[in-house]
Amino acid sequence: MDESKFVVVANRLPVDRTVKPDGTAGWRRSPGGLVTAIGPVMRSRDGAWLGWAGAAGEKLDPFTEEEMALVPVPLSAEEVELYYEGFSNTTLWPLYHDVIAPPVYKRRYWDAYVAVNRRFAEAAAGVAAQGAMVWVQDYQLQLVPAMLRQLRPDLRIGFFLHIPFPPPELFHQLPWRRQIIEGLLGADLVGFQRPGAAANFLRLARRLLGVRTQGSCAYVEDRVVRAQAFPISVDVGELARLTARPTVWRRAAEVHAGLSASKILLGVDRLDYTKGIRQRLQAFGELLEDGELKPGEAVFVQIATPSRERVEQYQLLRDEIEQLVGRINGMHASIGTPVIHYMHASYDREELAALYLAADVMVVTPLRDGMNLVAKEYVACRADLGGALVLSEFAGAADELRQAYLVNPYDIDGLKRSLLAAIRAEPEDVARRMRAMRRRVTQHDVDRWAQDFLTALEVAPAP
Ligand code: ADQ
Repeated sequence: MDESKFVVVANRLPVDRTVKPDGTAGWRRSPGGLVTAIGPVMRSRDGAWLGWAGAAGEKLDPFTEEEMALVPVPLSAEEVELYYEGFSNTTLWPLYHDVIAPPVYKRRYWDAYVAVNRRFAEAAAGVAAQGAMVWVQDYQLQLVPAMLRQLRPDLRIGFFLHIPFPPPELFHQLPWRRQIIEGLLGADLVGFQRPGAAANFLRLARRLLGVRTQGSCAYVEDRVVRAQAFPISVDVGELARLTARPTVWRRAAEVHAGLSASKILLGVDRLDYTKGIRQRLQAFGELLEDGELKPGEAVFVQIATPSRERVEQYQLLRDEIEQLVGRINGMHASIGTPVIHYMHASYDREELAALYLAADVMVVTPLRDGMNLVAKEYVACRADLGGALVLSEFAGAADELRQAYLVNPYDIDGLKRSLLAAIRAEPEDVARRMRAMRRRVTQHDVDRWAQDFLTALEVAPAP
C-alpha cells in the first residue's frame, strides 16, 4: 500500500464483515457515526484508516472498501479480553464516566493496553507519508500520540476523545495516570467534546507533569500542545433525506396507530449503565403508580442495543433493566397493552428515523455522556417542529440544546416533573423549542465538526 498523507487511527475499522446472498464473504460500512463524519474527508484526502477488523486472532492484508484504504491491525483473543474488554471498558470507561460503576485496576489490563497501543503506533508510522496528518480516535488509544511522535517526529498528530474527560479528583485514582497524560501530550491538538474536559486535561498536565499551560496551550519541551472542545454532531443532510421519504412517514404513522396511547415516549441507547435507562423507567413507573399518568395517556418505547455483552457489568445491567420493565408492566399493563415496549435490538437507520418521527417525547437521560448523538439525531429528524426533548444536563449535548427540558437524572422527582411537562406541553411551546434547537444542530453538523478539527490541526505549529 502507498504511503498516505492523511491517516485515521481508531480501535475499529469502519466496516463490518457480511455474508453476501451468494454465500461469499464481504464487507459493509459500519452504521457508526464516525465513518459518516470522516468518510468524506478520507476520500477527498486519499486517506488510510487503521483499525481492528473485529475478529480475534485474524491477520488480514490492507484492502480497499467503500473507496477507503483500510489497514487491519490484528488483536489476539487475549488482547481483546485484556486491552478492549479489560482496560478500555472495565477500567477507563467507568473512570471517565464519573465512576458510576467501580473501575477495575489490573496490571495485566494495563500491560495489554500498552502493547496494543504500541502496535497501532507502529502500524501508523508504517503507512504515514512524510509530514502526514494523523488523527487518532478515542480512549482505547490514548498512548498512541506519544508513541507515534517518538517513531515519527515529522508527523502532525491530532487526537479526539469521544467520551468525557474526568476531573483530577477522579482521574488521580488511575495507577497509570502520568503515562496517560504523557501519551496524549504527544499530539499537537487534543480535542474534547466539552470545554470543561479540555480544562480538566490541562489541569492534570500541570499537576502531574509540571507542564506549563496558558489558555488552551500546554508547553511541552519545545512543542505546543493545544487542548480544545470540538463538539461532535450528526449528519443532518442524511437524516433530512431519510425523514423526507414517504415510507418513513408511513412507518411512523403505523407505529403511532399501533400503540394504544395518545403520547409516545422514546428511549434509544446502547444498553450501557451510563445512559440512565433505569432512572427514566423508574420515573415513568412512578408517574403511573401515583396516578399522575393514566396507562392510555402515554406509552414508553425503549430500544436498547446489545453492547459489550462479555463484560460482567453489562450482563448485570441487562438483568436489572429487564426486571424493572417486567415489574412496571406487571403492575400497569393490561392484556395487549403494555405500558413499556422494550426491545433489546439494533435497528436500521430508516426504522430509527421512523421512531424519532413517531415519538412525542424523546427521553435522553444519561448519568454522564461525552455528547449523545441520539439527542441531536432526534432534533435533526423533526423538521415538522413536533416532539419534545427531555435531556440530561450531564450529556455534552446539553451545552448546545439549551431549549430541551433539561434534567438531573439522579433527581427522580425532577425527572417526573419534566416528563409530565414535556408530555403536556402546548404545541406552540414544543415548536418554539424545537426551532431553536434545530438552528443549532443544522449550523453545527458533523461535517463542520470534522472541518473545524482538521483546520485547527493544520494551523498547529509545524513539528
Ligand atoms: P455512544 O455511547 O455509542 O457514543 P451516542 O452518541 O448516543 O452514544 O451514539 C449512539 C449511536 O448509535 C447513535 O447514532 C444512535 O442512533 C445509534 N443507536 C443507538 N441505539 C441504537 C439501536 N437500537 N439501533 C440502531 N442504532 C442505534 C460515544 C460517546 C457519546 C458520543 C459518541 C460520538 O459515548 O457520548 O456522542 O461516541 O462521539
